[in-house]
Amino acid sequence: MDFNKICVLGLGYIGLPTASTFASHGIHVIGVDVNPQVVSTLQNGDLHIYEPGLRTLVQAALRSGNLEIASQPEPADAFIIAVPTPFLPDKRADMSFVVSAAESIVPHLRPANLVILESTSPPRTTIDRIAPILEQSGLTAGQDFYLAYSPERVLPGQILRELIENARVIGGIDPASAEIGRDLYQIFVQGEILLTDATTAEMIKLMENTYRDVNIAIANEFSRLAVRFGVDVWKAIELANRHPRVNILRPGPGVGGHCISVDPWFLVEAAPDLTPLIRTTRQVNDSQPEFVVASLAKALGGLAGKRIAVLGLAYKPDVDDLRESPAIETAHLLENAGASVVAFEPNKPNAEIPGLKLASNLADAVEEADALLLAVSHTPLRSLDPSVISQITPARVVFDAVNGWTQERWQAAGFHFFRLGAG
Ligand code: SAJ
Repeated sequence: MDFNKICVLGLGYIGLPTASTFASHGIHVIGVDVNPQVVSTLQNGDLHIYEPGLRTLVQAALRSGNLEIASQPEPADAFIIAVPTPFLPDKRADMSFVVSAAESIVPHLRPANLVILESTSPPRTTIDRIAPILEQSGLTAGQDFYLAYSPERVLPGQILRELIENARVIGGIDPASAEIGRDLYQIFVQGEILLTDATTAEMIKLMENTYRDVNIAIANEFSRLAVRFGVDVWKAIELANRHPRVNILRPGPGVGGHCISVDPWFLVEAAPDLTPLIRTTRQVNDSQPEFVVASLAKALGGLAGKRIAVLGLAYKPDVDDLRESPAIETAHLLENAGASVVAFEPNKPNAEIPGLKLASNLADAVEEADALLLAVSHTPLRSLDPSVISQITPARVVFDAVNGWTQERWQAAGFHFFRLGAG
């Protein structure tokens, strides 16, 4: 099937790269977002999110005229839903964005259209929730229009490359829908395109992120055990990973972001009786900021009245995304324990976070600190020169929660050095 015009609903970390990549391959793309600020920012050629390479790609797509930004969908050959699925306070999936995106397509749906859901969703969402909404158009899914689920699997920080190079799973509500989905994605996907059914594709996405969550949880639990037994977890992991079938991931302040800290809950919600391991995994990773804070309290001989510069607030290195960030949770817990925190996020120096004092540059963050906490291994933070930092801060204690700094260098510059999980 040929696609001349497609409509991408949701212009966030997935929708915007997807829309601009299609546009850069000559397709006429209507990029839709319900947030008027996002629409006007993009219409002015500016970007509301940071992802390496994205600004150049979006601006070129806009200039070419192939990418148009709108607040409403319009008739098209294909519709891609790429809106967020956050979780509610009780950890159930909040499907309201997906539902309203599907509803907004209904008036524009025509026979032989293709609709793809990319948003991470609980198993059976495409069949049980999306198909009935789209059928309010009077058309029947699988008979009059094609419908598929195709999970995005790109790594923030590497989105533009992974969008093209990763294998792509396409799960149709019937085989024809999966095949038409392949026609669409093969416009730019160079990785393998793997066809399956919609519910399997939904499950695959949740399994991938849950698998990673479990593996990070075991690394975090090892960091706690290492402290108990006077072992350096980083050295132990390095040696354990020399085993041909062992690959332990990195401990840290916890698991954040909009994917891995959220998606496993969709499986717990869908089958609470079958998911004790997944639930415990979430609890282990969610409680890791408490372990960071307890470790820092031990290093400093208590936290009350201590002035702590928290360096890095994003959910992981070299991104600007602050969602579900364990670094932010750690900073809040430090404040709750009586410390006085000044935080700095180099990728979002002007961010505002309720309840936290933020500095817009490194010097301001450290100028009155007793201790520095490396909470995210951002490249510019990792490469700080301790002898330069020692000139701009009265702090003489550093705590590295991410194994980003070299102990000997900080010690040589006069700092007491502590590392998470290091005995
Ligand atoms: N983390 C650790 N230790 C590690 C690896 C990661 O503590 O060894 C932490 C990170 O600091 C971060 C969190 O885990 O807080 C998640 O980071 P990540 O890099 O593992 O993953 P995400 O959330 O950025 O992207 C994931 C990816 N999924 C998998 O690798 C299975 C990506 O491919 C998905 O597309 C993305 O979720 C998504 O959108 O679902």
